Parts: sequence; C-alpha cells; structure tokens
Amino acid sequence: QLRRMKWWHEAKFGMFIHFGLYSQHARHEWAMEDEAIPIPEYQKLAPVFNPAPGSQRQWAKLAKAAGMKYMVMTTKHHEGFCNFDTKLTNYNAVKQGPKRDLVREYVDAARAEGLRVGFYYSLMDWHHPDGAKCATDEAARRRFVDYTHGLIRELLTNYGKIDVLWYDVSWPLKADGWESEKMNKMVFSLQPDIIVNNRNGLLGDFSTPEQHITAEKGGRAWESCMTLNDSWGFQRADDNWKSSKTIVRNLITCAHDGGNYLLNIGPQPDGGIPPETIRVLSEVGRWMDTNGHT
Ligand code: JFZ
Repeated sequence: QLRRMKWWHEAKFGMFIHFGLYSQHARHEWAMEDEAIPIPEYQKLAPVFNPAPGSQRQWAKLAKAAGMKYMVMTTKHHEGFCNFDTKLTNYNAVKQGPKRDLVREYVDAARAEGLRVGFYYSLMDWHHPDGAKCATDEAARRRFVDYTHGLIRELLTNYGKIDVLWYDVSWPLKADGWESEKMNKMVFSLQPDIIVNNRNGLLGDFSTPEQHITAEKGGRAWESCMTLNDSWGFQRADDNWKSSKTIVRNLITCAHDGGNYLLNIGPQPDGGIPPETIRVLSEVGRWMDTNGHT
C-alpha cells in the first residue's frame, strides 16, 4: 500500500458536497442538460446565488460530528461554473454571484475542523464553448485541454495542501485527448502527496463505485460514493432520504470490505443543510461515538 494513502485508508468515511448554481435552481445537478436550459437562461442563476458566509463551517462541523475524516467539494460541476477564483474565466463565484471564493471558504472550514481536503472537478463542461466541440475540432481540443489543465493548476496552487483530487465525467474525450498522463504529472508535481481517482481515463489511486458497494479485486483501493436521497445537488422535491441505519450498515460494509464510504450532501442555495440531512448524519455521529474508532 502506498504511503500517500495511509491516512485515507484509516479515514474510511468522508463527506461529498455537491454545491453550485444547480443548488440555486433546486431541481437536479443535471437540470441544465436534462431540461435543455440554454446558457444565457441558466447563467441568470449566478447573480442570485449568494450562500451565507460561514455555511461551509456548518458542513465541516456536521462532517466532524458524523465521524467523517475528509471532505470532497465540487469546485466545478458539469454546468461549468467555478466556485473558485480563476483568471481563466469570468464564470466564477468571485466575479459573479456571491463575489466570494467558495472554495477558499470550504478549504478553511475543513481545516478548522481537522478534516482532510478534497476537490471534485468535472472535466465535462456544458458552459465552455469548446466543451463539446473539443471532440471533433482539434483547435477546440487544444484550447479546452489548456483551459482544463490551467484550472486544475490554479486549484492545486492557490489553496495550500490538497489531499484528494476527484475527477469526474471525462466525456467527450478519452485519456489521450485530455492528455491525462501529463495532467496527473502536473498534479503530482504541485501536490506530491495528493491522491487522485480514476475518472480522467487513467487508473489513478482508487476506483469509484457509485451508488453501490462493490469491493475491488487484487487489493486495489476503492471508495463507494453515495447520495443521501436520490440527487447529488440540492433538489427541493426529493425527500427519499436513507435512514441512519442504512448509512451505518453501508459504512460497516465498506469498512469490512476494505473500502471507503463517501457520503453526499446537497446544501440548499443559501448554504444551509437540509434538516433531514442534519438529522440522519447526527444519528450516524451518535453511533460512531459509541462504536467508531479514531
Ligand atoms: C457523475 C455526475 O454526473 C453526477 O452529477 C455526480 O456528480 C456523480 C458523483 O458523478 O455521475 C456519474 C459518474 C459515473 C458513473 C455514474 C454516474 N459511473 O461510472 O457509473
């Protein structure tokens, strides 16, 4: 086992956070695509997106109370909106919406609770003009790959030590199109101790079974990610919450089979945590206080 991954294997339990303009929209993080919302229309969510300062502190406190040891927040989901400050696009939370760096606030909050810090990053991008074109147009691919590597470079340069990079959805390119080998080389040169997942088309350090718990063969590291209801982003109409009993059982299954459990929350547009999420995670925390080991 890799020395880099020691803390992660010991951690076992982490909090996934899906937060962005889709939270403001309050339907589904895929709504832009599923409901074919045109970019000019969707962008109108940005000026009204204004989560309360200190929200991330509440997420981090809840994670800590639930017995989680690390967090992974969406820095940019498929919608393309950057929750962080960047020189590469104005479609970001400092220029539009809250006018604050939500990733900075998240990093500070996680560290304040002694939790490890992970960044989710979607390669697929529905907002960037080259995000789809890059598959059929070499000039577009060049621009978009430079943009992608550039954003990742900023994320891994501007926030101190980052513990996990969680790539997602590599459509419409493959590893060679994304220049993923070069991407990971850059990532490790900026953050020698970071752990990366397998969703940029390479094996990475761990696999990511989603919404199910299936151990990897041959001692390969894995982390099962799961929603608490049926959506990753905040969805007003979704009240199909899992019980704390189910969550504890899932955590036990993961731990027993040698994997990690990354459990998602979808904060409300104001940054608040849905009451049912607080209730379930607090119950999990009470079980962990009695039965978990630190
Ligand atoms: C992706 C996203 O589309 C989704 O919004 C969320 O962020 C989730 C964590 O990741 O969805 C996926 C990605 C990969 C698989 C399934 C859904 N997969 O490999 O089965």
